[in-house]
Order: sequence, then structure tokens, then C-alpha cells
Amino acid sequence: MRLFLWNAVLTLLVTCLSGALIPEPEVKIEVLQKPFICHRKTKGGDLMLVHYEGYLEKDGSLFHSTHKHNNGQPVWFTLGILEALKGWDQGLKGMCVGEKRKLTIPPALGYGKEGKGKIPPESTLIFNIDLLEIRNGPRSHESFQEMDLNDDWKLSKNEVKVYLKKEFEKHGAVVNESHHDVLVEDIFDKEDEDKDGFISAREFTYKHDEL
Ligand SMILES: [Ca+2]
Ligand SMILES: [Ca+2]
Repeated sequence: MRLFLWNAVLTLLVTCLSGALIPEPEVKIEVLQKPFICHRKTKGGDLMLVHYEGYLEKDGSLFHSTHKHNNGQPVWFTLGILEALKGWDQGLKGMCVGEKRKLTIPPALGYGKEGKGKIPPESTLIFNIDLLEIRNGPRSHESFQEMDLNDDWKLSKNEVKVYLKKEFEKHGAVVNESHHDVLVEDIFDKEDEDKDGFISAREFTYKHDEL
């Protein structure tokens, strides 16, 4: 009988500790519009180009809109690295280009007890978010494959250089040859941990503190 009781107490303790009695805060996701064709869904590490409007739930007031503020420009956001709010990381997974979502974000996954700027403490936030474009994040598997020209699962200095040039050209920047070499050396200094002259897939995807 005593043993039985102990088991019951232990079970209760474990349940409490694992948080089963206190529900984890969750984002409420409503899909407002979904495109007919979806080639790709967002996942952690992806870059997302979004337009959004943010409202306070309690009075419906608008606190930010990329249409009205930000010169009407959409913003880039990296999914899953806590770049914005926890609620965005949770609520924007598996999204297609052209999809519109409404997120209701509890304070714990928003600006919490402190609030921020126009957002009072303990605010539930509502966001309407339109996804316009998805790109490979800098640390994604796709980016690595794109850079690894000879498919040997490691990046040589030349491969990194070719990639950088392409990226600069894409963004219309002209960078001279010697500056590329400096950049490449700098990247290898940080990323090539075992100093074998190559950035391995592991070295590439490893999350550094500064990220
Ligand atoms: Ca390679
Ligand atoms: Ca290496």
C-alpha cells in the first residue's frame, strides 16, 4: 500500500514537472487564404518575405503594418531562430507562397510581461501575415548543396568564392577580386573549425553562438 502511494506521488510529480498540468502557451493559427499550387512549404531556417499587420487583441488597435509603415515594403524574416517573436516561429511553419494567415499570439510567445513600445505588458497579439516569397536560409541544406559544386560534401575556398560572387551579383553589388579573397579567408577563419581547408557539411550547419 505504501509503495503504491509513493508511485502515485511520483507519477504526479513527474506529470507536474513535465508541465502536463499547465498547458503550454500556443499560437492560434487560422489560414485565411491558401493558394491552389504550393511548390514548397516553409521550414526552420528559411527566409520569408512577408507583409503583415499587427493588432492588439484587447482593443483591435493596429500597432504595426508593413503596408502603412516601413514605406509599404515587405520584410524578410528567418523562420525558427527567434528573429522576431516565438509566436511567429511557431505560427509560420508549413506555409506556402501566396498563403495568408491570422495568428493569435499569447503574451508568453509575444512581448510577455514587459511589452515593447506601443505594446503594453501581457498583450495578446493578432497578426495578419501574407507570405510573398521563400528563399533558402544561409545555413540551410539547400544552400550547402548549391555551394558544393563538385558534390563532395565539403566546401573549398573556391566554391565559397564562386557563391559569394553570385550572391553579390544577384544584389547588384560590384566587389573587386581582392575583397572576395579577404571575405573568403574571414569565413574560413570562423567556419573551418578543424582547419583542414574545407568547410564540411557539419561545420556549415553547426549553429554558432552569434547566430
Ligand atoms: Ca565541394
Ligand atoms: Ca573543415
